[in-house]
Amino acid sequence: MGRLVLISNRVADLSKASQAGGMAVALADTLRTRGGLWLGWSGKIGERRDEQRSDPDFTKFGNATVATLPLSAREHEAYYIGYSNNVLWPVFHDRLDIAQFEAGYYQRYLEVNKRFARALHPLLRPDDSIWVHDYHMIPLGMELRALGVTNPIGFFLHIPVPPAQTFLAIPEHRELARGLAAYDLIGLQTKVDVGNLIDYLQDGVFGRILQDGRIRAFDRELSIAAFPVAIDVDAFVDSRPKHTAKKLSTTRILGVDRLDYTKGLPQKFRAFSRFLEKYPDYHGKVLLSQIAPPTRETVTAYADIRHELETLSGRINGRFGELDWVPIQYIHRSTPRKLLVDVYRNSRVGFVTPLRDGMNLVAKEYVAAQDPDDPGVLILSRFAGAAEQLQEALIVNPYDIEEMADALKKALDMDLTERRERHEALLSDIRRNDTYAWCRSFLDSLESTSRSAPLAIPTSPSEAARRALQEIEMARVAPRARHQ
Ligand code: GDG
Repeated sequence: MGRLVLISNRVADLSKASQAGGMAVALADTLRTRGGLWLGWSGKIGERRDEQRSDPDFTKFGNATVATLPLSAREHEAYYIGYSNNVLWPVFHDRLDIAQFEAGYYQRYLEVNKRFARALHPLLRPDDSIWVHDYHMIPLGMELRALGVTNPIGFFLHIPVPPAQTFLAIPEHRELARGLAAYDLIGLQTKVDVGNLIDYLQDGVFGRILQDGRIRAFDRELSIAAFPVAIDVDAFVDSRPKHTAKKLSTTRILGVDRLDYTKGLPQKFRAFSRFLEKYPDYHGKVLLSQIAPPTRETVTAYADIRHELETLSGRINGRFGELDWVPIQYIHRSTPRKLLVDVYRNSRVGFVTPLRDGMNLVAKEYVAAQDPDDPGVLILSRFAGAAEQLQEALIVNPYDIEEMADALKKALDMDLTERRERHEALLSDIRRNDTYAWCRSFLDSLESTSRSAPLAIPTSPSEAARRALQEIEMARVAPRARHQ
């Protein structure tokens, strides 16, 4: 078995990966066992001359090496803030209304991907398996193919795939599709995402489904499948004696979300407000604790959502609060991981309401952290990828404030027998499909896909684009020809 080579926008700190509890644990473990390399941005913003750099800085952790490159200020502005976070993130989360399609973003995004490909190319060995992560790096596989790399290359997208009509609105959708077609395997979070991507490849770039289920697009054949991201369950299980867990005088409903407009936070606050309005018996007895650490603060849409939440929480606390009871605890800071596990366990309800989410690990972490003898209840948006899997949660529509208010009542009133039954079913699923299983199944599929199907001869990007345009032209002409 060859080495594993990972590429993502940011790399994990391999000295601490085991504490993170997410996919970094499994990836770091695999890197250590098989040996390998993880390449990404260092997080530093360097000089203009760094745009020429393709010699990474290396840090060794036993068998594994972390390689990083800085970005220049204008690369950071156009590749990271611009194309990744102001175009791909909103559009893939179905928010075309706030996407900023600025000229020049895509070009710089592509150039950063080319530079990372140039940096990786000389470090590769013939039997390496290459695994590229997330929306910042879609063209990376194509750029590696253009440099002559024939190793198996897989891609995993952590965010959702929008419906075909939304994808088609991205001015550079054809270039992105060509980038996707360079991979042997594309891993997505859910079956819905798989369906959306296949629809788009068929409608947008004349992809064809082959008899063996693979897709043919841009002269290449690729597999697309769902690999739901998971957690390291044991990192969230509280092994301490139960009496040490602090008891609260009020019952806690908990939200933990990066402060992002996709997470449905205003809807969550409004639902809680409606719950208090509808069920006054709960006044003074329940508390919504919302942990919402800041991210991407330089993007305008994030400043807007922050302002909206501050206003909403102030208004709700002003309306319902008493001298000895404040209904919403809104914490705009990151909470240490250890404390987070405690808070998960001490909350009667996990309230997860994204409008769109690739998976949502918080939902899984909340379930894993519960006391199996007296577990809390998970309320989960149907638009989180996790809802495809966690059917025993109370599934809600985050746009339906009334339904969410009633789900809060149902969760708070649920008897112990039903809470235990639901929790047991959820936990056994989360245990069976943990982060190690996720990592193994993706790599097994990548390696078997590329063994069973010899790689198509790489097509140069410009040649593939020329053919796609030709096909599009032919398709435009064809319907008219039929009517003549
Ligand atoms: C993307 C996709 C997909 C949050 N606040 C604190 C904190 N967290 C940790 C949670 C959890 C992680 O951050 C958030 O993960 P999510 O999955 O919920 O959401 P995204 O950050 O949007 O992640 C998502 C994921 O990628 C993986 O593929 O599931 O759909 O959007 O682990 O615990 N951790 C600490 N303090 C906090 O205040 N320590």
